Amino acid sequence: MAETGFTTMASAQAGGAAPTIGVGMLGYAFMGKAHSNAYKKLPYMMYPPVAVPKLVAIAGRNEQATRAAAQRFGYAKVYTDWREMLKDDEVQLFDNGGPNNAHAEPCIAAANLGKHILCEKPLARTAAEAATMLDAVTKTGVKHAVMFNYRFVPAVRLARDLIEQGKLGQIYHFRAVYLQEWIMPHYGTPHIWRLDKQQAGSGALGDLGSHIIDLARFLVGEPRRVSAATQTFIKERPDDSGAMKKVDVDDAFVSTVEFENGAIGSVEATRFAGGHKNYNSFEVNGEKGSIRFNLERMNELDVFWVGEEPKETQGFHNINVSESYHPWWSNWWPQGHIIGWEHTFVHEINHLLDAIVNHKPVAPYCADFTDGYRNAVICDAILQSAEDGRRVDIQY
Ligand code: SOE
Repeated sequence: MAETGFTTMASAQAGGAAPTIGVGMLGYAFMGKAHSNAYKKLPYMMYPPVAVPKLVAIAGRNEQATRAAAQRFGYAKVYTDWREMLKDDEVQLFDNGGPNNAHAEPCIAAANLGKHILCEKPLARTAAEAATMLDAVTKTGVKHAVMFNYRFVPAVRLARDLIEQGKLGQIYHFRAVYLQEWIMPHYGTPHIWRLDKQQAGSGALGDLGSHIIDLARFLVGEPRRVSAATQTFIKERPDDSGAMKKVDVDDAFVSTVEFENGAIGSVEATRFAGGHKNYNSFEVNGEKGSIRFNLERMNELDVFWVGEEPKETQGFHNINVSESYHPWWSNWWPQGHIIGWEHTFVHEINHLLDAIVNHKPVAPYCADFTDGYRNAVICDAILQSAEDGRRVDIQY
């Protein structure tokens, strides 16, 4: 039969050149789906792959749902106890896609068993909890990453590269908002885990704010002081039984940020901004120009360069970040054939696999547990400031 040239997962190892990495996935909901999709797409799109993920096992409390997820995504084994999954020698990379209260214990256990770790954001519910996770991975020397996936949007990485090359000069401002609407009254959202302090740690702050706080650090540098306010607009919501339960996390927060390098700015996140679906937007202003990004137009960047145009046409112009020379784009399509939110997970996981098999550092281009810990310190300081009504210094 004529050789079809058809590659399968097996031959994606480019004649065996790429090693496989056994993945153990905790969680099968939104992030379990996003991560599993990335593991499956990676070998034939980030080609030739640095490593080929092997979907060894998936764990979840509900056996029926976990089995269904294993069937859907192609995991070989099913566990209802993550402790059992971590004992499986085939699992080399532990992927924690569970809720925030299920991050610390499994990740610490995985580190102690010598597993590399990818943990969803936020790393933990508090800085103290994040510190225990950072200690565990530091002691054991495993590779560790936090899924702050917006660092892996090509337009965001381009912004980072331009800033790192000095193209903006001195940075004056960073301002970011992360606006959603899905828990406004007209959605009728019940008392879900993201609205429960014991499970989530915080509300919009940890879920959305952690992303833009990570981008503030990634693009501008370390914050030195914050001054914040928080608000909970809907004070109680029905739980599974229908009984009204107090909401003990923030529905929204706003914070000023003073950076170590002299820049000042603001970060704000809410799920009560009607009309905004997933509006993660930032702007950086420097002496030589400005850069503006909006996740709802993920393949674009607005840039302004001082003195680079006739004064009559000075102002922002919009670029389509989809050329082969833009970050990760040589793996995808010709210019203008845009990619999406899911591809950021492929980029980040590929970066981690490369760090694992080629003994490379995860940071600074990917968030590791140090980044996750520092993020948690800043989140704690924002809550402290909102509580005390005073500015709070950032101390790692
Ligand atoms: C829900 O707010 C959510 O799914 C976050 O948890 C994700 O981190 C963000 O990327 C999209 O919105």
